[in-house]
Amino acid sequence: MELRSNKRREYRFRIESIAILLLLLILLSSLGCQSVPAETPLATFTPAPFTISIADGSATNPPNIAPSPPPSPPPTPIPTPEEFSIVWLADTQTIAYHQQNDVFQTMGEWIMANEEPLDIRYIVQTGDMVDNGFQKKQWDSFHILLDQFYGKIPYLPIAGNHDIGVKWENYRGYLDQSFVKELPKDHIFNRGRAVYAEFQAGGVDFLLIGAGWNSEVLSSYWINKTLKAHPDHVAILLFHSYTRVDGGLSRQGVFVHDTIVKNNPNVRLVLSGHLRGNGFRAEEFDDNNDGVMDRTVNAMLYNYQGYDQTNSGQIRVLTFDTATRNIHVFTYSPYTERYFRDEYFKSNEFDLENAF
Ligand SMILES: [Ca+2]
Repeated sequence: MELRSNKRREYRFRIESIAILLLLLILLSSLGCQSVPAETPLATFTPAPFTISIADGSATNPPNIAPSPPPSPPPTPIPTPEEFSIVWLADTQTIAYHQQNDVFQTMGEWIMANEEPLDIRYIVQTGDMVDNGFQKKQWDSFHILLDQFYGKIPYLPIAGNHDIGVKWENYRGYLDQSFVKELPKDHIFNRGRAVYAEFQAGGVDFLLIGAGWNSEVLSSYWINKTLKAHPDHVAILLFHSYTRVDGGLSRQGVFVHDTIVKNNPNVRLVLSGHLRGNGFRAEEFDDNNDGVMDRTVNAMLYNYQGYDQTNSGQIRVLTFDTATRNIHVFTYSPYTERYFRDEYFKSNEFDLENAF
């Protein structure tokens, strides 16, 4: 009996042990199962999906992650309307001939005093700075004017017949001058027989270009090439002779008109001197041959040379209004403190409308 009960006890112990072992196994296995999903969420936290959503702009981003706003487009530059001036010096030859240094002095002082009020961007001169280009004393006199603005306000000159010597017709008298030699080499033709300059004002690009006396034909290919290389610039031409007092064209003017002015739609203004008095012509051109005029070219002659000595020192000012595209013109002598009447417009001042 005792042996049987011992075996029964032993048997129950084994069953209990097996049960405990089974429970332990179940417990361990359940713990082991939990360790697997504990790692899987790591994969869902990779930043890749968010990066892609933001990059492609899709609407699947989590609501708390706003996509970066698209970059603002760069602001379009709006040209600022402004007024600026070009000072136009014509034949100063009689002042240099008489060596009226006080006249040149007051002209230079007036230009510098008005550099800011008139916003003077350029000084141009249409030839005959002196009466004889081989007379050093005349150039010395002219330098009383030139040296006051030279290096401060850009200056673009072309030669007149007197600058190269009426008798000698030799360009050396003009080309040897320091202000010609110092012109930028890539903006000159044949040492300075023709020249050009560019500037921008009020969002408008301008091209100043011209040729000296007896260089119109020689430089015409270069001038046309330069004008065609600047199709969006408003071109202002400088020649010693173009317009006559009666509004017709001089001999040189006919050539310049037919080979340069007519063929370049960017030409809007032609300035000239040489002949005494004032002259004006406005001419319309139909550049694309459709029967509708496309542009007006205004041409002015001004040259008060030969007026008596108490009447000299004239400066013509062209003020460009980039809002209206008008050019306001007046002529003033700071030496005599007088405004000068234009014989075509019959006024001391006038406007060229829609002139550029
Ligand atoms: Ca047309």
